Amino acid sequence: MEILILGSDGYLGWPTAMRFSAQGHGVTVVDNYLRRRASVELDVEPLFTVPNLVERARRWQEKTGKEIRVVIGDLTDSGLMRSLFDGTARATFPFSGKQGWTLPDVVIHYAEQPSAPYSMMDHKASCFTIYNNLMVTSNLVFAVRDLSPRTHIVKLGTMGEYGTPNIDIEEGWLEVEHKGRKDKFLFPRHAGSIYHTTKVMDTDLMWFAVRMWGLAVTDLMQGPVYGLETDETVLDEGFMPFFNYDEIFGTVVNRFVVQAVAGYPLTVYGKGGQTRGYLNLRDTLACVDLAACKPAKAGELRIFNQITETFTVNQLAEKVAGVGRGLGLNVEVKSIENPRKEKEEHYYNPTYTGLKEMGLKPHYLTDDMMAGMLETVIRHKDNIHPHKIFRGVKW
Ligand code: USQ
Repeated sequence: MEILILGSDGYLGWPTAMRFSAQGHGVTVVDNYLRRRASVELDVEPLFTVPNLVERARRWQEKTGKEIRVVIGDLTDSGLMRSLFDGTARATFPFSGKQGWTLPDVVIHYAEQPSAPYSMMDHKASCFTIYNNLMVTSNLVFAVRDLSPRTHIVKLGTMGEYGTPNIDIEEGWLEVEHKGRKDKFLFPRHAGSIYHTTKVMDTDLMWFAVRMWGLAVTDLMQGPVYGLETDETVLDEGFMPFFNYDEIFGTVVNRFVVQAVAGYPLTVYGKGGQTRGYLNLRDTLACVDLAACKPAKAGELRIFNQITETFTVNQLAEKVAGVGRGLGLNVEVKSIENPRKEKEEHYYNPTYTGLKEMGLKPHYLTDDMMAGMLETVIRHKDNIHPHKIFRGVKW
């Protein structure tokens, strides 16, 4: 297949690009270094030094003989988005000068400001998140409609679109019987941040494009991802993911692992009963791969809940602390005032059978998995800057 990956410099994009390239697919990646620039501006750089995309693509070609094309640019610019579907986009890598390529069979859309705390920092950051995320999605659906309607869109959504309702969460859709009549609707959404709200609006935009224009879309409602390694990241230090452990871009498991190694008390927000669905980085790639290889039909918005198991924050902290102490680390757990407005004790029962039925074989958060993560971070302990861990962004 010919695969276009929008947003490929971040935590998920580059590992996804390597996986598809390793399998022999044609891969083009696009990014404007949004997260990289924001990480520098906010002094929250990742744990590993991450070479830029062109350098990573160059090293990938050296190691594997395979080519990943790199386009650098801002996808809120509809001209750039359209050029990816009419074959006129200019790649920065490879340097051959040969431009133009086959239309994508699949486009994977990660090109968003991905952080809830970032979106709640201040008015400017909220507006930026709304503008960036919605413009990229809007540019994408129009470009596909006009230039390549057979391209399957795989969009990264979030479990946070559903919030924490007091009923079971279905995979995307809910059958409703009302006054003796029945219909199927998108599952009700209760976003808990401006970032999550943009993801709800993304889903609405794509559902509109599916209903009006018959596009084929898969929306993957993903929970917080953890992990440092995939089969490809281990080939070169420069292939490690963009791994943040700070309050803005780091997600909870990754943060706790780094905190344990740094001797920083694990930052449990409030009562710690907040329950979410989690998955390993390797499983994110497997899910995206399954969605790409078994596409949605034209005129279908297919939704999967992309998680493999659920935990409360307290359970995660206990797991990290237990395994960390077993490795000789001095791990403390400390509940701090919750900077977010969220339920700290609640019902949570999401369905997540669709991807397993498609063939997903989950990597669970076992003690061995946790020990492996801790050991990798211990090897990079000198890169941890404890002052980056907590910033106090309040909802
Ligand atoms: N939490 C703590 N301590 C911390 C960090 C987080 O107790 O130091 C808690 C949060 O309050 C929350 C839970 O852990 O209850 C998850 O927080 P998170 O920062 O790992 O995840 P979140 O901000 O919800 O967002 C992340 C990704 C986002 C993705 C989302 C999936 O950044 O891109 O969409 O996970 S979900 O959480 O299911 O909405």
